[in-house]
Amino acid sequence: AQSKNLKLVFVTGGPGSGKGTQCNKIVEHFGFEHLSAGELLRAEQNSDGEIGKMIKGLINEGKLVPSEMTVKLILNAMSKCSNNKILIDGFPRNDENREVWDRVAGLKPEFIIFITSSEEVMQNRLLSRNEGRDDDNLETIRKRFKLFNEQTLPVIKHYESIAAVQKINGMQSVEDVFAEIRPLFNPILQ
Ligand code: UP5
Ligand code: MG
Repeated sequence: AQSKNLKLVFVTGGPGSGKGTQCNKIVEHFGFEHLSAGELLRAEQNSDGEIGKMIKGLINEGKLVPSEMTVKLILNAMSKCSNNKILIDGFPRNDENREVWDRVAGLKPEFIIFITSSEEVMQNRLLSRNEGRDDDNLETIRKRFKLFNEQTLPVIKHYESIAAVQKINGMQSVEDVFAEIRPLFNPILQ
């Protein structure tokens, strides 16, 4: 991606809030490239050696992978894609993620989509997802919720003071959630 005409949008929200699902809709309707930090890390955990093992261990514990590693994976994926419209799903997740992003990448999002939901709804979705994710068990889900509340919510709050954070009610059908997200893209895609 060329940084000159780059349209970067962050998509955030708790585990199971529907980030990936809504990113797929945005890709379909607006031709964005979807980069999920979690998916990039899950691909990396299958690589040989100690790094793969370390990432696997952290994800299974609902902990964050070191910021430098995640930022490197995102930037690497960005450099490989020719699309200048990019969604970054599930990043930054804490203040350190954000600091490293600002220092290493230095790219500001057009806006941030924050999909809200109750833990009860998110937990039910994750437990019935059946995609074989190692972190979709009750014990790890609880740890993921705790990390989101303690570390990710404060970063979202921080962004509210410097960028547009668009809060979307995630407790509706996939179509109804997208109906709220869709108009956000009109102003930046003129
Ligand atoms: N579903 C979705 N929307 C629905 C709706 N409106 N109505 C009914 N059902 C709906 O959706 C989850 C499930 O719900 C699906 O079955 C879907 O069909 C259904 P999905 O769109 O997958 O939700 P999403 O928010 O993407 O959930 P995900 O589990 O991916 O969120 P997490 O934030 O937990 O996972 P992520 O992959 O981002 O991160 C995983 C781990 O990677 C982290 O815990 C961490 O260990 C590590 N990580 C880092 O260390 N650093 C990072 O920067 C990023 C990740
Ligand atoms: Mg996801």
